[in-house]
Amino acid sequence: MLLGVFAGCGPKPYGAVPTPAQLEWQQMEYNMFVHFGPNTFSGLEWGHGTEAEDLFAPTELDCRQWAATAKAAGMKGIIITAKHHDGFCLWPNPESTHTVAQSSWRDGKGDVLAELSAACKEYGLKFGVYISPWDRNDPAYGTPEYNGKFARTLADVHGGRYGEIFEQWFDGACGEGPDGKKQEYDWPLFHSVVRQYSPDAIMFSDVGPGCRWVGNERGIACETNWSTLDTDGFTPGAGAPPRDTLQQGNVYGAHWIPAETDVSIRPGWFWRESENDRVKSVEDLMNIWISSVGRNSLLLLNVPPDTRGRIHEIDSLRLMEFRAAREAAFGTDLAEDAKIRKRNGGRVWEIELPEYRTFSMIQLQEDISLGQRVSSFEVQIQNFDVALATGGWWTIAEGTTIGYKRIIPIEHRKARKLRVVVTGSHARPVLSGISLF
Ligand code: FUL
Repeated sequence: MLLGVFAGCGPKPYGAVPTPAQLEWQQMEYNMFVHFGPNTFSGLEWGHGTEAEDLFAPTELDCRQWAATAKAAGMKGIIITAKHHDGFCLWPNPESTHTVAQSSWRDGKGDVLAELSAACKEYGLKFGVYISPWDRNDPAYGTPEYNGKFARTLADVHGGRYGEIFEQWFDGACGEGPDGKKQEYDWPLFHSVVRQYSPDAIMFSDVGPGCRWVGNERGIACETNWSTLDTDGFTPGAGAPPRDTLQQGNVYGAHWIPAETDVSIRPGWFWRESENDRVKSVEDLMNIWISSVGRNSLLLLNVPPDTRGRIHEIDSLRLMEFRAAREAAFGTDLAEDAKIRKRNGGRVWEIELPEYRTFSMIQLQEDISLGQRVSSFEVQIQNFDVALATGGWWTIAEGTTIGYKRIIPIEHRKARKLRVVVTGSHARPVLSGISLF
C-alpha cells in the first residue's frame, strides 16, 4: 500500500534529489526501445555507413502498430534510433545526405520520426530519440566541423516539429568515421542544444546528466543501486566510470543520475528473421523486470520492428503474455488493507494483515523526492508456529538500497504480522510504499 505523504512539515531533503522531470521519468518504469534502420534490412548490428539509402525500404511501415503494442504492453514511452552509428537518418535531416530523403522509400518524402511522434501522441505515450554521435557516414566525422553538424542535427530534431521529447539517448560509442578518424565530442555543446529546445528532456549517457547506463545490456541492475553518481573527471564512452560504478552508483554521489536498464527482447538490437525463435520468454522478461524495475531502475526494453516496419507477431504476443504475467504477479497487493504503524523513531514499520496470508514478493518504495536514504533493511515476520518461541521475529529478507522501488522475491511465506526494519540510513528513512504479492 502507498503510505501517507508529508505536506509541508515533513522531513527535509537529503543529498542530491531528482528534478521534477527526473521524478516523472522514474515513475514511467517501463519504456520501449526501437532499433530500426538500414541494419534491419542488412542483418548487421553496426552498419558501415556505406549502405545505399535504398536499402531502407519498409514495405508496410506502421508506427501506430508500434504505439498500440507499447500501450497494450503497459509501456509509457518509445525511444527510437533516429540515427544509429551508420549515420542513416530516419528523418530528412538537412545536415546529412544519408537520410530517408535520399531513399526511394515513399519517393524520398517519408519521415519515420513524424509518424512515430504522431502515433505516440495518439496513444498517450511519450516520445524519445536515440541520436548516435558516432557517425560512420559523415565525411566531417573526426573533425571539429562535425561537432557543429551534430549540434544542428540535435536542434533539428528537438526544434519542435516532433513535439515534446522526453528523453535524448546519447550512445557512448565513439568509433572511426569514413576517414578512419575518431571524434572529440563536444558534450557541453550537445547538452546545451538539448537544454535549449527540450529543457525537460532526460539526457541518457554513461554519466547522465539525466540518467545513466546501468553498465550492461543484459537487463540487470545491481541489488545495491544508488541513484546518485559522481561525474567529475568522467565522460560518456571510453572516459566513463568503471562498470561496477555504473551498476551501483556512488553512495554519496553528488548528482542525481538514476540507472536506466536497456536490454533487447531478442539477442540483437536490430530485427533478424533468424532470431524469430529466440525472443525472450515470459520467465526471462519477469526476471529482467525484477532485476531492473525491482532494483531502482527504469526498464527500456528493445522491441525491433521487422522489414515490413511492423513489430513481429511473436514479439507482440510475448509482450502481452508478459503483461498478463505481471498482472497476475503484482495485480493484488496483499498489504493493501493492512494496518501499518511506524515505531522506533520512524525506523520500523509494523504491518498487520487482517488474516494470515501467503506471499512470495515484498515491494518497498522510498519517497525519492526527498533523496535516497536507506542503505540497509530487513523484513521480518512474527513467528506463528506456537511450537516455537511465541512473539519472536524472524528475518525473511535482507537488503541494501531501496530507492524508487525495490522488489525482493522470497520463498513463499505465511504471516499476519510483519515488520520492515531500516538498519542503515543516511537520514530519517521515508518509505512511500510497502506491498506484498
Ligand atoms: C550500444 C550500440 O553500439 C548498440 O548498437 C545499441 O544501439 C545499444 C543500445 O547501444 O552502445
